[in-house]
Amino acid sequence: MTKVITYGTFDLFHEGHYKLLERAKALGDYLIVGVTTEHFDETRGKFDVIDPIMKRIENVKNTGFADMIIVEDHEGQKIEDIQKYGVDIFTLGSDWVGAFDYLKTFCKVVYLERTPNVSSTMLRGSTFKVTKLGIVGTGRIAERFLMESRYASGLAVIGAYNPDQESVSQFRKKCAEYELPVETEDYELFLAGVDAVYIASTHETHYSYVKAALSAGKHVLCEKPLAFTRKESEELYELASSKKAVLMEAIKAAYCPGFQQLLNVVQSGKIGEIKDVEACFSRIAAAESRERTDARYGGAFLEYGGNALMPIIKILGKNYESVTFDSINNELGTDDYTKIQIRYKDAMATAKVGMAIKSEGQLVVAGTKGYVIAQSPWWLTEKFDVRYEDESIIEHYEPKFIGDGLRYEMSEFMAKIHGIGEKSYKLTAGESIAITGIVEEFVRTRRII
Ligand code: C2G
Repeated sequence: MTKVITYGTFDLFHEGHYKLLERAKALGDYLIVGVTTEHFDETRGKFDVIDPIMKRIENVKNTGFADMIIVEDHEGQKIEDIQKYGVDIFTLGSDWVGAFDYLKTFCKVVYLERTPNVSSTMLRGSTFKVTKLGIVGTGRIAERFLMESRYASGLAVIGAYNPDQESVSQFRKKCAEYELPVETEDYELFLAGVDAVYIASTHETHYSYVKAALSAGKHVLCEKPLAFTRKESEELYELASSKKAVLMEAIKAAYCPGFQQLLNVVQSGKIGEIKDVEACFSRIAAAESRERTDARYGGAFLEYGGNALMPIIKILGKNYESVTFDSINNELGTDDYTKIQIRYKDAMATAKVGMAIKSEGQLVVAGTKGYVIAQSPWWLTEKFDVRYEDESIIEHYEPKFIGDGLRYEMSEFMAKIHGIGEKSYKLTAGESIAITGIVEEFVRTRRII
């Protein structure tokens, strides 16, 4: 009897997985499938696993190809399993060619051709289909999203939309290798071909693009600011829920594991009652950039306000008593630097954002027993400390962070689309609406020349 073994995460089980298992089984008489634990996947840099392990095992079992299913939970286990079960052939998809040649000492190693571009025409009985996503807007962030999307399971970017020909031709040059079709005229037509959209167009266009996409029943991940008024934001979340579509504001730090850990530490009571939150986010953008030259929709606050306000709203809540702004404006009247002061009944907060002025990008949460400091750049939250009056006590945290942060928001978006994480607290509709409320105040009170 020839024994074959293969391993995988088998997340959002699809055609590629099915075909791999079918051919693995055909290599011998008895197939053992090792399904990875989330913890093992994390150690090998795979952070975005959506399905729980029981479901992934169930999906492998349902194919009928596996004679035995085992769990893979540590580095080095493959060698142990091969010996323990007397395996003759080890096999994996061709994306792994060469990586497991070291197992040749123990058994035969076969790399099976990987199924290219898993299609959306999925197998009968398969739980999920790949989510076809279109990007609206073709600027820098769209480019980054496209690159990071390679690491998100269950999602395929299949096209982009932008009526601005100049931006499209720049994008075509930079992202030529992706051969992504770009629709430049008909937004409705573009929407008809996708299940979900990522809105990365200029701020003032967000509301209408989101509204049209949700009306067409598409899931939406929208760059900040979602809208300019609280009313618009509320309307969009209501529309999403009536259409049973997912709507998420893309404030990426909110979805990072390190930031989640920081919130847990802050809420654990370790530093006592929280009395102050200070968050800063600044970048010196090129003088000729849209962010610095668009008098109406450019400027530090509209660009980065959402990033710096997010931890304040997450930690101190949606019900602030007052908010005031102070800005240093450029000759167009657009803010180069803005300080936002927020007063709560028993606490206060400051957010600072810069577009042409640079400051330390840290987050400090002050409490009655101590404070938490997340060093610059806090939004990646790769490290933070808990410090006390007694300066000899420092608790240091170094959460894991991979990629450039976008994959975590993509993963949350996918989880929500699949009905997991429906009750997710990472950035709630209410918190996103509260942030829009502050955006509204800013737009109303600022002076544009
Ligand atoms: N696969 C495939 N075609 C696809 C996608 C995946 O043939 N379009 C194959 C992979 O090559 C792998 C298996 O399906 O052999 C499972 O893929 P994943 O769930 O992505 O797991 P992976 O990260 O490849 O696990 O110990 C874990 C293994 O080393 C690899």
